[in-house]
Amino acid sequence: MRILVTGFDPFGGEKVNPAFEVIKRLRDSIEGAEIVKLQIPTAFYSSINKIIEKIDEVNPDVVLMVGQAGGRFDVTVERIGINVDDARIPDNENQQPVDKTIDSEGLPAHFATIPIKAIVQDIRAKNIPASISNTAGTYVCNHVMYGILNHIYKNELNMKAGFIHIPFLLEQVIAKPNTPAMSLETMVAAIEAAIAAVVKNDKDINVTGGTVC
Ligand code: PCA
Repeated sequence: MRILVTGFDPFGGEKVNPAFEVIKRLRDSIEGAEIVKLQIPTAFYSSINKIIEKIDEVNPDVVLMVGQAGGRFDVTVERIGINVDDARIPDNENQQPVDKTIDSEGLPAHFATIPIKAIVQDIRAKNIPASISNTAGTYVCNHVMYGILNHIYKNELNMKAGFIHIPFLLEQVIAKPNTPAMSLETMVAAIEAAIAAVVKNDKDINVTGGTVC
C-alpha cells in the first residue's frame, strides 16, 4: 500500500505550519505502507493541482491531507468537505474567494473515505486527544479536502482520501495566552497512529463520533 501524506506551508503570519513539520518526521514505512510526503502551498487551486500532479506520478492507494487548525485543542479527523470557498484571510497567493463554489458542476459535498472513527479510536488509544470534526472550515483545508475527494469521485479512482486537522505547536502559542497547543512528538505519534488505522481498517468501525448541537 502507498499513502500520499500532504502538509501545508505556513500561513496567516505563522513561521511554521505544524502539518508539514509533522509529516517531515513521519517514518517512511508505517505498518508496511510506503509513505510519500508532499508539501503543498496554502493557496486555493494550486494546492489541489500540486496534489493531483503527485497522484498522477505515484498512484497512491490513500491520500491523507494534514492541516493546522489553530485554536482547536485536539487532533480532529474531518468527516466532510463542502463545495464552497469563503476565505476570512487572503491565501499565500493573495487570493480571497468569498462564497465561490470550488467546482461549479460538483456535488455539494464529499464525505471522507478513510475510516474516520477507527482513526479517532486508535489516536485516543495512544492517550492523545482526538475527535471527529464535522467541518473543515471554508478556507484552503476544506478546499483541498473537497477538491481531492471530488477528483477521485469524478475520475472513478480506486483511492481513499481524508483530512486531519492538528493544533498549533507549543512554540506557536508562546505569545498567545490561553491557546491550546500540542508537542511535535505527540502530533507525529497521532498521525502515525492515524496512518496505521487506515492500513488496518479497510472499512470503518461502527461507533458514535457524533455531537448534539
Ligand atoms: N490550515 C488552513 C489552511 C492551511 C492549513 O494548514 C485551514 O484550516 O484551512
